[in-house]
Amino acid sequence: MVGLRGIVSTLWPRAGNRSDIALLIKRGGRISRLPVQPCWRAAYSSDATSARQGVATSPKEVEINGKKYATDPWFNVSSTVLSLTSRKLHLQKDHPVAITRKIIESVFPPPTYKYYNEFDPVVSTYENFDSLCFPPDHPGRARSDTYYINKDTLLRTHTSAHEAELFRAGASGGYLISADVYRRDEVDRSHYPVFHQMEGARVWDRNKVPNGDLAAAIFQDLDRLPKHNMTVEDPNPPFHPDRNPLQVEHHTPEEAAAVAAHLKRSLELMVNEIFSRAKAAAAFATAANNGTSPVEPTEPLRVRWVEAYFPFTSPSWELEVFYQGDWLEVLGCGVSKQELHIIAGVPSQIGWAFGIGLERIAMLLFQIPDIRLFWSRDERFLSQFRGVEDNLARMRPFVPFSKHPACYKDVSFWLKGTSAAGGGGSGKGAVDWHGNDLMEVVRDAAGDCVEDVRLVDEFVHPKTGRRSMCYRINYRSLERTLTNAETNEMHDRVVRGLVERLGVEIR
Ligand code: FA5
Ligand code: MG
Repeated sequence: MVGLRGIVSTLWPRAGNRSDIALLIKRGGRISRLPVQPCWRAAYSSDATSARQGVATSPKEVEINGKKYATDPWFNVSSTVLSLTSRKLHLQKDHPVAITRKIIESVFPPPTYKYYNEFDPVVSTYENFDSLCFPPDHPGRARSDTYYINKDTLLRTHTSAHEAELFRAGASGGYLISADVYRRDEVDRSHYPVFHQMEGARVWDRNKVPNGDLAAAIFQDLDRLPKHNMTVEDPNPPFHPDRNPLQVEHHTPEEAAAVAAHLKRSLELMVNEIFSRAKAAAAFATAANNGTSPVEPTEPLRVRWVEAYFPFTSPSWELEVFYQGDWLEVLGCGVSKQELHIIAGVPSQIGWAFGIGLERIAMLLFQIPDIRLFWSRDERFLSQFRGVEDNLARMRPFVPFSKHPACYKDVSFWLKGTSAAGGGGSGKGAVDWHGNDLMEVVRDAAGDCVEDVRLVDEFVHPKTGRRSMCYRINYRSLERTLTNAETNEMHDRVVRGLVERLGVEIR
């Protein structure tokens, strides 16, 4: 069912998105040396009594971007993640995330679109969830998925957290917000607990269009947008009563169809811009390697619209791009729920909104193979993008440094708990197990030295009912070869963290 798929995988994608990892692997490269630095940072000192959800000892208050916040038992942000709240990669000149932001902004020009790039990452649960019609039991609200400062305050999980505020302000016909967002998530080459999103929205006011004919006004705006020559697959109707409903009490079918058409063309133009630039950069690089002049591939870009679900849009879609042999989800979007405009005090407005992952786009744009690289301060990474923001013609695919060896280590353990489910159940003494808690312990103990973590085995003991799990951790630095001694040391820290913070029993 679309609704359920949407709730669990659209807003909080997990293993289902692993298919795109394969697309992001890049080969070749050169070798050079770096000063040896540990790639982990210590978390708050670990304390078995306060250890819940993989969180080490809570400080009484935390400071984020100069403001102090009181914590409570909901607090679950590691110092590693806290330290990233000041980085703001989307604002760093010539950083690939910032370059990607600029390219997208160029497709949504002022004065229609106003840009907001400095919103603080600390928001209320109201802003992040309630203002967007998230049901009280939505999985995204769980402490296993979201970083809470306290019960009512969190690190935003998406840029949509600012939608209501901007609808209320009504400062322009449209806006773009770029910002860092935070999700407790698995460890692999395409997931990092902090990434960047861009939110976009466009509104029309039914009281301000000629003759009150909203659909006609929107179609006129659509006519003014450029055309493109991409192949677009859009097999579904603009709305469907069960799968992707029209907001019947608020919009006529013509109005919703007009908003959807404007939304889709706008986003197709954006994707076209991005991928045309990616192809041009790749053509330049190939030509430079071969000593020939660049030839742009003639094959048109293929994209497709897929029905989706978000609590705050209806109908909703995701846009997928056919890239290197596979379909890759790049954004979510839809016709904004009218409740948002009503709550924001602008009930006569109607419009669309979208949210896109900037790293995911930057990885494709620059062929960056691992999401950890975005946080690198290594000159071999940063220098490759210098001068590009002011002159996009200088864009070239990223050339990886050498691929350092992987070192796999397994950790097997029994979950804490006495219930029949052996730790996974609800019986007395059982613990709520969530893989994201283990991921957090690994990140705190070994930081960016871990490339990925996978569950390789799981079983329930037939007699005792205890649950056993085995995870395989791949230690591999992007910047240098790890020694056996330091890998062992990191793995020991992981094991200790699992015992002390999650109460597991090592097998
Ligand atoms: C959202 O976050 C919605 N707020 C998007 C939206 C906005 C829908 C406005 C409708 C209207 P989702 O969780 O699917 O949706 O994330 C949106 C995009 O962020 C994804 O398409 C993907 O490009 C990117 N993204 C999501 N999770 C990750 C991740 N863990 N790592 C990198 N990029 C991610
Ligand atoms: Mg999604």
